[in-house]
Amino acid sequence: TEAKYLKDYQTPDFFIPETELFFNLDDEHTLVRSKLQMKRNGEHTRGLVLDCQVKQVLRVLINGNQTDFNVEQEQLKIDVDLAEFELEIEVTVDPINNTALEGLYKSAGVFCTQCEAESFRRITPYLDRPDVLSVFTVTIFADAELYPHMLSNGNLIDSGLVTEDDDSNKQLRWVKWRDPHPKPSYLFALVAGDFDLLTDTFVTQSGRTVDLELFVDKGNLHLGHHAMASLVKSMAWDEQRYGLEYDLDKYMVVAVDFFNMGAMENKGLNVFNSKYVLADLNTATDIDYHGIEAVIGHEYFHNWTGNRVTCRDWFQLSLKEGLTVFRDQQFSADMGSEVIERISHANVMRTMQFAEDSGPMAHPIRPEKVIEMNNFYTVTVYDKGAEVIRMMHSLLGESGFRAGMDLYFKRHDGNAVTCDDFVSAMADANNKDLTQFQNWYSQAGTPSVVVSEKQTDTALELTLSQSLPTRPAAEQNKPLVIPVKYELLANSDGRSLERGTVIFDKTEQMFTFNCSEPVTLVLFENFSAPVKVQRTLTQEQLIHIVKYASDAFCRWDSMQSLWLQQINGASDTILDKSRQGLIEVIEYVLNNDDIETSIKAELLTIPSYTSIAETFDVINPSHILKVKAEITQQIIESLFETINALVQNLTNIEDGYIQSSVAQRRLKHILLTYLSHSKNSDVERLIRQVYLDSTNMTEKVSALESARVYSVALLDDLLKDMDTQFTDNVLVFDKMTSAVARIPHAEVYGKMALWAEHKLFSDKNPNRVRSLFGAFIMNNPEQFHDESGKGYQFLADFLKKMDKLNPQLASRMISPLLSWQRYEPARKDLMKQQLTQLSKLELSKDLYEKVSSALG
Ligand code: B3K
Ligand code: ZN
Repeated sequence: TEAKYLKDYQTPDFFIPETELFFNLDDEHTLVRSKLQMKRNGEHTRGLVLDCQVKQVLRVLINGNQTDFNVEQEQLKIDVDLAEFELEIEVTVDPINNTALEGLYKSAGVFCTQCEAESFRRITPYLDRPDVLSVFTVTIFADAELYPHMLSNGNLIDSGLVTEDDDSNKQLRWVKWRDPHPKPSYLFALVAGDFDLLTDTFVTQSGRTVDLELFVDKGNLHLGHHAMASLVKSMAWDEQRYGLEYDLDKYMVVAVDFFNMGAMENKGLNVFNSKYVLADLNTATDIDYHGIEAVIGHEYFHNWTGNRVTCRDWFQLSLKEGLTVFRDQQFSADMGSEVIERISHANVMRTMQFAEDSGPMAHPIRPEKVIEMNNFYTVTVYDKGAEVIRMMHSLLGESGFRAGMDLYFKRHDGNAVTCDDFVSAMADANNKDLTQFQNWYSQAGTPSVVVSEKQTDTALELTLSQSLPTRPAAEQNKPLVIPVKYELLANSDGRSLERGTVIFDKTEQMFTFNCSEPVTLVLFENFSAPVKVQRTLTQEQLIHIVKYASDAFCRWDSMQSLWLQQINGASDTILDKSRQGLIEVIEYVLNNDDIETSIKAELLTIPSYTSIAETFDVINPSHILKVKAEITQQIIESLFETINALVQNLTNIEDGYIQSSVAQRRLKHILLTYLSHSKNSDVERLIRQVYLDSTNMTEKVSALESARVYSVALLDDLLKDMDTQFTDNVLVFDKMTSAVARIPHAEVYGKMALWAEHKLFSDKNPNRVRSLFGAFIMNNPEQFHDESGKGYQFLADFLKKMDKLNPQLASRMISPLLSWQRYEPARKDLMKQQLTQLSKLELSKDLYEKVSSALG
């Protein structure tokens, strides 16, 4: 378990211009033969060392002659001094017992692959690194009846039938694929199975027709239309916004049930978690519809940002991920609402990313040290990475950013490059010096910005100072370039006096705004930088912003701050009156018909436990949950009638994934959440009615959520009905189990155990596991953080088992324990005990890296 360092990067010893692969698919003994055209890189005399994690290496040939080889420590070593040669390797792999779902695996009757980051080496020995690009030709042999569809990247160039030469006389079919675009091994894919096929076409801007093919489980064809429509939209959007056209004649998407992540952008052959493909009104929520569009877009956009221009090494992961997340965020904003997207991404940053950035696994968006690469597909690399790209966009403007993108492709198309190359393209295209900006790539931690302001008769003087959490003594923090979008609002009537952006790039800096009347300053419009803002605003100022700010993001943000003010200051005694202030502004929002429905829903959203916890230096879950419940109770006591009446108005919302209906269902859900905290028995009737009357999954899930808060008996009732109505639908099953897992009482343990016995549950399926246990760990603070420590024990026991089956999945689920040092002493101790227990076990590299860094 040794770490690798960015500073140790070296170019590869060999290149592989051509790769030919032959697969004989078999459950336990798939035979993989490779034929590689090898070319020495430079004048050196070193032998060949390939990454190798296959079950068994059968033989190795150089230019047709069998040769000696040596396999140790996951490396295949071959003595060879030729400058160019043909290398053939025969190995076997065991797809059916591959529960890690990395490399080639078989699940639910389907063979498929997942190679990113470093799992191609589980299929065949190779120079498994992203800076070795090769043209792949792939031949697959398999039982013709069981696997009518056999797919790989690129174009189908040949196929045929053969009869097995054993006694079985079985008919084998073979197909041959060739991908003309040189690509690194992580973008290789193979799929074989029996599917229904949904097809469409897309005509590109230059007039080429691309065949679009979506492969889903038999019987699921009707669930593929939204994904297909999203693909067409993505292709059109990338042409319009970036002038980027698709480059093969065929684009295939396969939906599989067993998948560790959301999806994978393999060249021309995306493999998707079925959760991000399958949808219809009866079984998918608005959130599912949104997620499908976003992930289909994300993987499609990778074709240019990731595939055509790829990463030199895995430390550069944010080069493709930060940029592609930024692009998918732009796409979602263009398809729906910019501000709603912004609120949801700010939430991801402030909860998950800020937590990661303050914990033991904190890393810059371009990490410098890695033990297990899969541990770095993080909210930092992805989402903070996207925020960094967004800041560049703010600094350069839309056309400057586009010029930078154009230059980036012009310079680097077909190459494996670094984050520095990207920033240089942006800088050069705009004649701008981005040297200081690059500190965002090398410094971990969430910057904290302290705001102080002073108003004179003629001006507002704003002083900002920035700091990063302490880093190892040797590394000095350098100031970051922070774009601050702002607005000045007149105090008298809320009029907008000035809007703009200031660039804050010193440790401390003063900005002066001329104004001759008292003003309220709105800062960080549209979440213009991923920072923590330390600023004291009065309740009055916050309410002023809620009412008058031009930027809806800041209006939402101020509503959240009004809540936080109550919770953070809860030990004060003067608060009763100010709590009335919060209730009044909620009432103002409820009754204000000028506020757009989707925004209204956001303004009324109760801050999540996690987002509240993240604002405390020392987290005491009981305290947070208690105060939050108390406030919610007071709100519902004061405003029950108003809220109830508004819910009654939101009946007969038109079904369908249309923005106006989505907004109405969202608002209804938020209002129901408030009501569910009341003990009023009308609420039970209302929840049942919403459940029964709804003809879409969004409202059904909303009813489940409210039932969960209102009473477990009611939840049980609704679940029973759902279980019979949606038998055998695993994606609906996941929604049910994740409601169960968040029951805020101790009976949750018994219930989880029961649902884990359900015939649809399997601990080998990541979606099933995440929906049940993941929801408990991440979203049941009442029980997970119970002061007995039972929740922590539960997680540790779970990880112990899961690490043996699927290390990547286990590793992702340990996150809440990693922040143990942030908690009050008793919980801190309980969490540490569990980490210590885990550290004594033989762990996967994935978990080992996290546990050992947590215990530091
Ligand atoms: N690039 C893949 C993620 C691969 C995960 C490897 N453990 C999906 C994506 O970001 O598009
Ligand atoms: Zn991605």
